[in-house]
Order: sequence, then C-alpha cells, then structure tokens
Amino acid sequence: MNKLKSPIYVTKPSLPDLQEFLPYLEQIWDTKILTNNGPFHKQLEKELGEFLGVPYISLFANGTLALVTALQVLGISGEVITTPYSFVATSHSLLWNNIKPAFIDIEPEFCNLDPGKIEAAITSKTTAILPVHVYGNPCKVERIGEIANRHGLKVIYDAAHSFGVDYNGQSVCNYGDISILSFHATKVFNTMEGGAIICHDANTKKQIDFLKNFGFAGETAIMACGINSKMNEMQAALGLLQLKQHHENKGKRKVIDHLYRANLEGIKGISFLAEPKNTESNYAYFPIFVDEQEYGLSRDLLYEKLKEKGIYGRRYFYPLISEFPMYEVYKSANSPKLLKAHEASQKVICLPIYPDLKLHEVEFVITCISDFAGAIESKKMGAAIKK
Ligand code: T4K
Repeated sequence: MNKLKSPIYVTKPSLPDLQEFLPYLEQIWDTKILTNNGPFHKQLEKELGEFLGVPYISLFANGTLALVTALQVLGISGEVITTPYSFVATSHSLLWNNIKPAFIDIEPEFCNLDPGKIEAAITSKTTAILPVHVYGNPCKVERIGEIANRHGLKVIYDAAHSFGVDYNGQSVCNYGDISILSFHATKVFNTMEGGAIICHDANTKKQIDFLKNFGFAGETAIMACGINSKMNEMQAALGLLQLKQHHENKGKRKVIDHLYRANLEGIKGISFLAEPKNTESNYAYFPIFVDEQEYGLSRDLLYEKLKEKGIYGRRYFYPLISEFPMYEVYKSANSPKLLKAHEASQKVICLPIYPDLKLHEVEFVITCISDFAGAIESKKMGAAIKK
C-alpha cells in the first residue's frame, strides 16, 4: 500500500471549462454591471427556481448570511431549538440575531435533529426550530412540521448540504417556513461563495431582497437594519454554467457513493448511513463511523493514518457546536443530554467524494481502511500464535 502521488481531499470543487466562462466575463466587462441585481443574478434566480422546483428564491453572498437573514425576515427571537451536530454557522446565525440556541440530541439513523426531543425543550421563549438536513439527508420534516404547527413555532431549515435533494417528489427546500442553501466551494453546486433563501410567498421574498441590500425599500426608504449580502455578477454567471453540469456531476458522485457502500460493508467496526427512503439524493458527503472496539483503531488514529497515505478526510462534525467553549454558556443543569450527537461526532470521518475523484483513488481509500483493520487482525493473530 503506497502513498498517493497527489493528496486527495474531502472535496474538490467542480468548475466549468474556462473558455465557456470567458464570454460571461466579457459581458460583465462591457456592461460594467458588477452587482446589485444585475442580469446574471436575475437569470440565475429564475433558472434555479425552475431547476429546483421552488416557488421563490433569493440569492445570497453565502449561506451564513442567508441564515442570518432568514431568521430576521421571520422575526425570530428568544430561544430556538436546534442541533449541535452541524457546522458552526448554523448556531452562529442565532447568536448574530441575539437568539439563544437550545440544543437537543440527534437521531442516529441520519444524524438529524430528533423530533422526539423537541417538545421537552420548548419554553415560553421558544419561537422557532432550526434543523439541518445533515449531509443532505432529509430531516423528519412531517413530524417537525406537525410539532411546529401545534406549538405555533416557525421552522427554518438549514439546507446548506441539500442542493438538488428531492423528498417525496419535490425539493426538500419546500418544507418548513424557509430553507437556506450554501453554494460554497465545498458544496455540490458552487458559485465559489454563495447561498440562497427559499420561501413560499412573494411578500417574504420582497422583504428578504430588501434585507440583503441594507434594508433599502426603494431609493430613499429603509425598512429595517438590513445588511449587504448580495451575490455579485461573477458568482451568478458561474452559477449559470455550474447548473448545466449538475446532473452529470451528481451521477459521478453516485458511482463513488455506491462503490464505498459496496466495499466498506464487510469491514468490521466501520458503518455508514443508509440511503434515505423516498429521496433523490445529491451524494454530497460520505461519512463513515468508526467503532474503536470493533475496528481496532480509534477514529482519530484512522484519520491520521489516512492522512499519512495522502487521504484528507474531515471530521464533520467534530467537535459538537455545543462543545465549543464559547457555546458552553448556553448550557444549564436542565439542558438535554446530547449523547447520540456526541457519539456520532466522536466516530465520524467524511471520506473524499467529488466528481473528479478517480475510481482507483476511491479503491485506494477503501483498501487503506480495509488493510489497516487487516493489519490489526494479523498483529493480534501473530501475538496469539506467539503465546
Ligand atoms: N450550514 C451548514 C450545515 C454548513 O455546513 C455550512 C457550511 C453553512 C451553514 C454555511 O454556509 P457558507 O456560509 O459556508 O456558504 C467548509 C466550508 O467552508 C463550509 O462552507 C461548510 N459548511 C463546511 C462543512 O465545510 P472547512 O473549514 O472544512 O473548509 P476547507 O477550506 O477546509 O475545505 C475542505 C477541503 O475542500 C479542503 O481540504 C480542500 C477543498 N477545497 C476547499 C476550498 C475552500 C478546495 O479544493 N478548494 C477550495 O476553494 O469548511
């Protein structure tokens, strides 16, 4: 088992052919329209809305600002029930709005917020639920919706990982009051940096568009303390080209996902998430979970040994958000236990998956994971024989 010639990372962004991008740049250079709802911005909003099958979409400079603005447009305040098993942007968006995060545990099946834990966490200050479709796998949206309705709570889905994911025949972003997407370089669809809010009505979209442009409602009127979170014309132009190759890219990711599934299955101590039902996946991530007892190596040792071979996975999501020191102030004696989330964060490694990843590289990753375990087995056997 040699080392790879060039390292492979958890992801590598797809880009269109540079030649195809040049005419878009020429148009930007000719017109000098660089930002502020220019023609590419308008075109991408229209095409994305149709492509995803969502009613209203508003483009953003990134997913984090989309989250911050989504909370603002719905007037969320007080406390929000959310998951600790996510990228820190999820709960940072609450803090930016002066909202207290109330963390509850996840369900181990897909590492998403456990709906069974929501009601016990509701207080008189709770105004909303902020779940994440972690790794692009849909949350239990029906149950979450039903609980939210019963208690008069809003639901904001952090769908940063869920570009192009359909659930029950429609975009997963159509669930809840609002969803946000990320188009960061590391995502299945990227505009270098970027994001979007998806909402259900024209008036909310109008308010969002005001908020992302400082709160301007016309040339001389300000409706609220908005921010500047607009996507620029270069990002939007890139998005138009990226959209054309999305299906092909998804197909390549699917092949890699299936290769991992078929070959990692037999390795003792390595598990992975099932394929979600009634879902058209986007194959954004391939997390594995390492059981140290059964596999023989700890997650962190496997992570380091893979790096020695040139394989740079990532421990998404370790540590838990609630375990970052700055989040400990939100913990009290009555806070729910986050045992399942803690366990997942201690076991997870996301393996490389991206359209340009070669199948022999995927096979190399699998061989390493399998051989490290094999080496442990033979060492143990050797020791037994010696005895
Ligand atoms: N909500 C959730 C649930 C999220 O996961 C995220 C972001 C957000 C909200 C916020 O959305 P944005 O505001 O970001 O739009 C990355 C991303 O920066 C972040 O967008 C993402 N989630 C998070 C899960 O992962 P890092 O610190 O792991 O990224 P980095 O720079 O280490 O990149 C990972 C690997 O990707 C590198 O080792 C190499 C490769 N890479 C990366 C970049 C940036 C490239 O090949 N080219 C690149 O340009 O956070």
